[in-house]
Amino acid sequence: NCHWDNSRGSLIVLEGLDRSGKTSQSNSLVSFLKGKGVPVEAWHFPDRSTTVGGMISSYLANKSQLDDRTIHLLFSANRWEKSSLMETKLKSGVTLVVDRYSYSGVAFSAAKGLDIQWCKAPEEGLIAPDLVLYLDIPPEKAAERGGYGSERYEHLDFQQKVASHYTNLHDHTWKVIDACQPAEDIEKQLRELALECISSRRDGKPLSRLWL
Ligand code: FDM
Repeated sequence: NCHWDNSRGSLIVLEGLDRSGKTSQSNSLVSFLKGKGVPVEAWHFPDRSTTVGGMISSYLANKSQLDDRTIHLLFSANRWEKSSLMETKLKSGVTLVVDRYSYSGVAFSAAKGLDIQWCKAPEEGLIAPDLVLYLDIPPEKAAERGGYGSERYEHLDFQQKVASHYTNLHDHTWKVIDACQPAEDIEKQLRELALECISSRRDGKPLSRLWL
């Protein structure tokens, strides 16, 4: 596995609505990459383990109330507080598979009616992903899968608004994967895209920043 040496790690983000299969797909992808000898870690935002993450968690559980702009900035701060560690890992060659990132930040807050440019501003300067894997599922289908929990955003009408904001965020790093396919087919596509991304890091491409 020496062919992974000397190149930086890739920042691979999974995005999608609740119940799109994101979390199980990212876990499966990480196990697969580990099996290939790729240095890789599974990350998730919000990272509920920090002080800021605790405030976010309590808000999501409806145990505290915060206005829309305040919670937006906390989600962003939660990425910023992790960004130097993220940079260190990537530069040392570790690939990060991240379940949700700035796109969730913008899509969920914009779905509440906040201005999109205002939502993007605090994300500016965070490390840009090399690859965004968007698990595309119609909100109605996701709702049919059941298992929406009791957290604040887990309602069909809200998820419909989130879905429409996600579509405005697509850029050249996005790959849209049909999340209604059988799980094994999705797995296979994600593996191919991730391996392709990781091996092209040997080109020495430096880290770039959002939203350039
Ligand atoms: N969420 C997640 C946001 O509103 N903004 C963000 O920046 C992030 C990362 O938090 F409903 C929302 C999306 C979801 C909720 O996410 C919790 P998880 O993946 O279920 O922990």
